Amino acid sequence: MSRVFCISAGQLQVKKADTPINRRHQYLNYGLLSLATVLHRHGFDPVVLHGHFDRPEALFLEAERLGLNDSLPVLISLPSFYAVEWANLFMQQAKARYPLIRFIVGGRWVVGDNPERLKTLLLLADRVISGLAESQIVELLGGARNAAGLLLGSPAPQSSTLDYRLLHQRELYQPSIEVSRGCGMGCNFCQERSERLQPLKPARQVVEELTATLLHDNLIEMTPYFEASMFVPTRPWVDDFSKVLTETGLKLRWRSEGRVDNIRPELMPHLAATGLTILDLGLESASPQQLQRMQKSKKPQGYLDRASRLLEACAANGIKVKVNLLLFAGETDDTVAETLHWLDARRDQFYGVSVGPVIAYGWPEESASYLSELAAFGASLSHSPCLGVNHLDLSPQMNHERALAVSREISQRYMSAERYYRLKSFSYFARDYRYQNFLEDVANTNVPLSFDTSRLTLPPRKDCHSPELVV
Ligand code: B12
Ligand code: SF4
Repeated sequence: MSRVFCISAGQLQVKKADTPINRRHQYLNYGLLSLATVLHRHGFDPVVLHGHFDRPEALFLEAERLGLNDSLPVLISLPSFYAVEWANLFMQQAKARYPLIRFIVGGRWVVGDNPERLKTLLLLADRVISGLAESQIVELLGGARNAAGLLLGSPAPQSSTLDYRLLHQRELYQPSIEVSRGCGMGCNFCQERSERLQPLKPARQVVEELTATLLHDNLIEMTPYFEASMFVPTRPWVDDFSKVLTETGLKLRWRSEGRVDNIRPELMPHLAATGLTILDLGLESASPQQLQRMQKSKKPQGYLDRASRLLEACAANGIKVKVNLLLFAGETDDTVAETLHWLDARRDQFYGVSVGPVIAYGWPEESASYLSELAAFGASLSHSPCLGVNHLDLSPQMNHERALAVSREISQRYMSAERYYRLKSFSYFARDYRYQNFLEDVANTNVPLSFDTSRLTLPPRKDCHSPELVV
């Protein structure tokens, strides 16, 4: 069989603070796994490897150990702009060892509408492909194969099934199941703006994928993330899901992300009964003015009332909510205080928070036009850590550094270290990263952390004189 290396490019820098804990994130590039699954169905032998925060040379050695050579193009996926530099280094190393090797690069959040331009930055890339790619990936590799030779198959639909057997060290990943694609809300900076929202995948198919995916082993329990740009569960779908789960006897705890205006509070008891355990809720702010500035809602009071009802329903049904907050252009101490006031009043109804300042992603013209929109609220460019990533001073009162400090304070206010660990370990930490390992990392971290450590009993710190480091 023809082995295809599918490499999810890693990052040389960590997005938030560079701590040992942030480096334990094991983000799964399920878009790339979806492409690998299509290739496998067409007779290829794909393997998906992730760069994470490892050096490109380390992943290159691992790929060589697994049989990397120059017989078929290597697929490089760019999950974000932070990954471009890493991808360049990886390709340089592979090319130095295998001069005939070819690379096909994709990842719609970076390529956007600029494949030619990206190619000038990734000089070793033979092709740069934009958009979703299930329907073209087989052809890009020269057509489907079987033992007898070339055989072109029909293109795959632009929806995904994920075959976790193709993922290198798959036992370490918390799995994602894609339950729908598309959104179509038209936000002009987003690749999903005109991808029509697809109906939720049939419940039976979701359960079949879950059954094939979930491992029952000695590592931390597998708790899948139901991925969708716009998760809009309906009562018939939830009923169906519940029925198929009962039929198959599958028990699970799962997580998803929802928007205040798309998830109906009355569905919560039914979703909880199917195992929904954590809901990431994109609240963004509780300041009416900030909600209007980010065009989250024209009627902020109605929006906040709906959010209140949803939080109550989740709490009543034992669903842990992680509230996502965005410090946005025009943010001041007063607007932050409005958000804190609202959250304080509902402190018992959510489990944790995730907070950060808005970042303008995109190619220079795209981010320039977004930045000029945000300038109207008093924001300006602070600096760019790499191509496509622009940090902002949110207002004359809140520069970037202060926005980071305020984000940390808000996280510490509402989230204990243990809750932070439970949330991360449910979906993003490697499945062998246990609470004790986390406590050790906390003890050995010098930079401020985005959770409350005041009630922790920490293991002794390893300093440079500690015997085990000398050995
Ligand atoms: C789900 C999600 C995640 C998940 C899963 C990540 C993933 N890589 O799939 C998690 C939580 C892990 C995540 C993490 C991060 N994310 Co994220 N994420 C998203 C989200 C919501 C959807 C992504 C998506 O569309 N997946 C679905 C699949 C179908 O699409 P896909 O991955 O694009 O893959 C298809 C195509 O791109 C293409 N393709 C992909 N690779 C290749 C390779 C080849 C060779 C070819 C031909 C084609 C191809 O084919 C695939 C199948 O059709 C988006 C956007 C949003 N709506 O807000 C942000 C988004 C992509 N994430 C973003 C960021 C910044 C991050 C982080 C860097 C944040 C962090 N905390 O450090 C990390 C990076 C992690 C990493 N290294 O992968 C930014 C990217 C900004 C940018 N343009 O750089 C986005 C746009 C959100 C935002 N605006 O802030 N993310
Ligand atoms: S609502 Fe989110 S996913 Fe949909 S188009 Fe807007 S930014 Fe993209």
